[in-house]
Amino acid sequence: MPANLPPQYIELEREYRAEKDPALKLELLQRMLAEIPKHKGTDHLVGELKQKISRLKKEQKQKKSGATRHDAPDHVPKEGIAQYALVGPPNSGKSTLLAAMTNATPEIADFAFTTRKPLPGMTDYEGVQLQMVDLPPVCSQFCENWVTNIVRVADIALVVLSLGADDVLDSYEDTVKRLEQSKIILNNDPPAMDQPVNLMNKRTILVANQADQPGADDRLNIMREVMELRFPVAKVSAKTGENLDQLKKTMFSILGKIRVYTKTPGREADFSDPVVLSYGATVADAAQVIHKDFAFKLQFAKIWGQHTFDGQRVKGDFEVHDGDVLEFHI
Ligand SMILES: Nc1nc2c(ncn2[C@@H]2O[C@H](COP(=O)(O)OP(=O)(O)O)[C@@H](O)[C@H]2O)c(=O)[nH]1
Ligand SMILES: [Mg+2]
Repeated sequence: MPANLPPQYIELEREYRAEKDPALKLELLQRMLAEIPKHKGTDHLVGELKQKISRLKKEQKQKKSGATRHDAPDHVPKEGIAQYALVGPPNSGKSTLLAAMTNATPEIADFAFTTRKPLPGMTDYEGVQLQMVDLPPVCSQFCENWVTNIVRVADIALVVLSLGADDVLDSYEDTVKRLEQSKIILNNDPPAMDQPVNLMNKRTILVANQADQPGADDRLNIMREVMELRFPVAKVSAKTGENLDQLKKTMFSILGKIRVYTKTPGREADFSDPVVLSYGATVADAAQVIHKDFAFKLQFAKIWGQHTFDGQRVKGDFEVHDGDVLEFHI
């Protein structure tokens, strides 16, 4: 077994082992493949994963052509670098948030169950694409299993609550309870050693929405006191747009990823198209993303960033940091 598998991979593998549904298993395998650092030590594992993926795909196809086809909307293909499920009680502003942050056009209304199927939308964070998925409410009153299935495979839960609602604490408890029924625990820590394998920790950001409502600050203070807030909290208003940029920043930083930019000699860096890498990645990892052969042929790179002097020459094993600019020489 090769060393240096990132924690995201280990967590996905755990979910994969616990998962029964073949469609979700396939989704998890694809995400595992995306998280594996590609080098000689992982060649074998990559091959194994690809085999499992193609086998499952074949099985899925056969099943679909059979007679018992049914169309539960329990799968949203992942786009961008991560998928964020909008989770929460009715009327907290999930659909409004999706409309404010992405190009999607969800139905928004003042009654509880306007959203009936998953609706994805893409948001841009400084050139990085993040996928948000709007969902019907997660509450004990009525919540089908396909909804929690989507939360299960999403990378991050964005738990949206309304700072305009007097029952914000109760509705949060209710959402947590419903998720627990589906074996999902909102927890940003890795699973405990003795945690049952089917009980899954979902990384979470708390979106304290409707900050423009009267009494919002008081309610947020109460939430901070009463709830054990183990998550990053973003106080926003989907209606006025307040703090939505900060929320995007939090959405990116919770992933533990970094962005580096590339330039060709004699030209300016291209800041519109970052290369996204896992924390701890090297110059060679960055080269590999751009082209498979690049990492092999690489002689050296010049680097600009906070941890080096401008244009410093570095080798492939040099660790890169968020915001670095690289110029490859092959
Ligand atoms: N004042 C205010 N109202 C909001 C905000 N976000 C959503 N709403 C309103 O809350 C109601 C429910 O919004 P919706 O997005 O459909 O909630 P969902 O059920 O969570 O999808 C609508 O009337 C929205 O206009 C906000 O940030 N501030
Ligand atoms: Mg909605």
